[in-house]
Amino acid sequence: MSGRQGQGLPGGSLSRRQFAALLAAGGASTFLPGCRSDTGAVDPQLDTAWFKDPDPFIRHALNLESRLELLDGLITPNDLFFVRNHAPTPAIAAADYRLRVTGDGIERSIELGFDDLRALPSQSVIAYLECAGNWRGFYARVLGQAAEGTQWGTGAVGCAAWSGPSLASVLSAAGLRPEAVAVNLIGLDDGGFSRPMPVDKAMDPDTLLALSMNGEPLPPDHGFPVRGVVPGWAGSNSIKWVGEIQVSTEPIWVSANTTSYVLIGPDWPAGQYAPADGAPVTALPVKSALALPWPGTVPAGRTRLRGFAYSNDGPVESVEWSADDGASWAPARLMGPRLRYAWTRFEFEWQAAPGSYTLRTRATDVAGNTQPMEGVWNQKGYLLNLALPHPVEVS
Ligand SMILES: Nc1nc2c(c(=O)[nH]1)N[C@H]1C(S)=C(S)[C@@H](COP(=O)(O)O)O[C@H]1N2
Ligand SMILES: [Mo]
Repeated sequence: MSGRQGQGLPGGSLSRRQFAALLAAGGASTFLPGCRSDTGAVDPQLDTAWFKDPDPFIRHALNLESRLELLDGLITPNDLFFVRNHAPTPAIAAADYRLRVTGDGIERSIELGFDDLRALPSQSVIAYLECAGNWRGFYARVLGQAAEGTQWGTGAVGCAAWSGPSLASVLSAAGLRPEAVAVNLIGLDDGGFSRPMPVDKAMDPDTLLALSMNGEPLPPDHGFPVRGVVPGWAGSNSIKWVGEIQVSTEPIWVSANTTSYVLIGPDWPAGQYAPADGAPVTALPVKSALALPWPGTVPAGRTRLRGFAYSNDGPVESVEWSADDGASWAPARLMGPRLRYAWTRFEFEWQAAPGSYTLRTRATDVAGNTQPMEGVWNQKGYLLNLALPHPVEVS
């Protein structure tokens, strides 16, 4: 693991400011090769993966895409977990941290510090987190019609153990009113990224204000000191660096539920979702992906392939695979444990003769949802979940 993991927090990981100080002192020079983005410039905006060479991530501006072929456990290590940021990672000290709970949906406004949150009963959930735009690059590569936004491959997803007080326990401390309908977590990053959710999802016992990720304090890029974790729902609901929680007796409209994270396209009639431009993205659909680069290469002969399958309506019940673009299917083996909100790992053996192939995997969840064979285009490229035609070269 990276040096970042062993350093301990708070104050142990290298903040942007500390890094700048190191640079000024010349002390970081030995690390510089690992600190460069793919444009060759030092990237001052994320804390992740500075010490790694080769780069474990595919880089998209402020965002880091995981390479599924580097992940093999149920748990995605913190330093291999994808990062999706709308603004640079803020440096927040636990000692200065305040969380305000406000709005007409609660009896009284309250303010809590980090220690107050730590004093509440801690819950844990092993949950996958996926960006609603994961796979967006395949609108262009597979559907032949590009969608706007970061051109993710399969790696804007990971699975972690999250722990902290339930959001419900904090809302209850403020006296949730029966008339409350919307809960909006607001980040402390520039622009205050926020995404409102209905009160029912906020009160779900698995919806957390996480203080730790895989048994460690949240890494800065993943929301230190406190982030929302809204299992099964699009990653944009899981607000990092939460500084305020607004609770309202009216629906709350912000850019992330009116102009972004909404489905816009021929299947979503314009005008029906006002004041939003389209249908809000909430629950994530059933998906599966191979732990292979795109395109993949495998040696001829008997080879073991593996991957990850997940759904909001989890766990996944079965995964099938095809080496002939979906003409014939065989069952893959599921690898335990299978948990409500965790992803399920699968594997299968393939007797591969030299040539070019299109592999597909197709997951079905406990609710009976199965990946379709075709994708439905939408302008902003959310929730693509067809059984992906993965090009694989055998030599
Ligand atoms: N404050 C804040 N929270 C945020 C974001 C952000 O930009 N700012 N990005 C969201 C999006 S779109 C996703 S997919 C997840 C990504 O979480 P990760 O970076 O820990 O993987 O965080 C969400 N929470
Ligand atoms: Mo996202």
